[in-house]
Amino acid sequence: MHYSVRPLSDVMAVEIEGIDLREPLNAETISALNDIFLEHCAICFRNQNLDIASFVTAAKNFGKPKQHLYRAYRLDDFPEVSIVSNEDKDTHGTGKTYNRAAHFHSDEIYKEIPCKATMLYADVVPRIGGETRFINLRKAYVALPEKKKQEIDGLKALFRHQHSIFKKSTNDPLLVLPKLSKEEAKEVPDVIHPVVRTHPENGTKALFITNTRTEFVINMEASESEALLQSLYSHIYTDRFQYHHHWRKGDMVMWDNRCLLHAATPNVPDGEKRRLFRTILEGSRPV
Ligand SMILES: O=C(O)CCC(=O)C(=O)O
Ligand SMILES: [Fe+2]
Repeated sequence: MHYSVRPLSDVMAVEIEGIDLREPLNAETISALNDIFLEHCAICFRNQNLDIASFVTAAKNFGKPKQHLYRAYRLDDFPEVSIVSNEDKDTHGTGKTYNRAAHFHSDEIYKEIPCKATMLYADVVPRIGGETRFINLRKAYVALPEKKKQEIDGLKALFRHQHSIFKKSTNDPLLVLPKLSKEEAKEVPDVIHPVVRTHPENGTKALFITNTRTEFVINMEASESEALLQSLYSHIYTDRFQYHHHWRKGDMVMWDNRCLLHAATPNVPDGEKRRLFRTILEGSRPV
């Protein structure tokens, strides 16, 4: 199969043209695409034309789709798919449209076995705005001073879905967390993960923390843990490790949550629509 692969930035992500994800992919192509995915952490398949059923079929080339924690997001006919839309309403709170996922995160990092990848398909894109921002945590780890790497290798941290930052920052419209049902809450008890994660498929190391889910470092004085996390955040949350994806209609982007953070950009002008199909792929326990 002939397709072109071009980098989208210096820090991560490639775009691929010449693949129609409505068609079955052979094992050799899937394996080549997986190698590209592992190296660049994100792939954008341009010019796709998918409905929900073909979106699910496309996703299955790369793993096993799983369902969103929030039951309300699941589509009735395809429960492993949800719709990301700038018209989402905060049904638990104000009832107004709200900015979902506007803070940097790694999907399901608060779960014992987080998903490995997320796939978004751009069904409707706004004329401007609505970029998805990404941070390469593998590059961020590599760029740390050796002393810092030694200090943090082997540390573990506690991850919490209902992180204290959401309670502390109640005036911040970007920090909205839908309330969980009892059933949903049972699915997300606090979990412990390594602060530096080793990629299960290629052995590379990446920082594995976010300021909205990492509550504290285990076996460390609270103030020391907070100081360490804040110093790592100021290293991570800078432009140097970032790529911003400007969506075109028909883009199917798949990214690796084991080495990237991502965030929606809540800048879609009034009157414009943004609508993406979403699924996540089963992953493994972080080590
Ligand atoms: O809307 C976006 O750009 C990102 C949404 C997101 O965080 C997700 O689908 O996991
Ligand atoms: Fe996300």
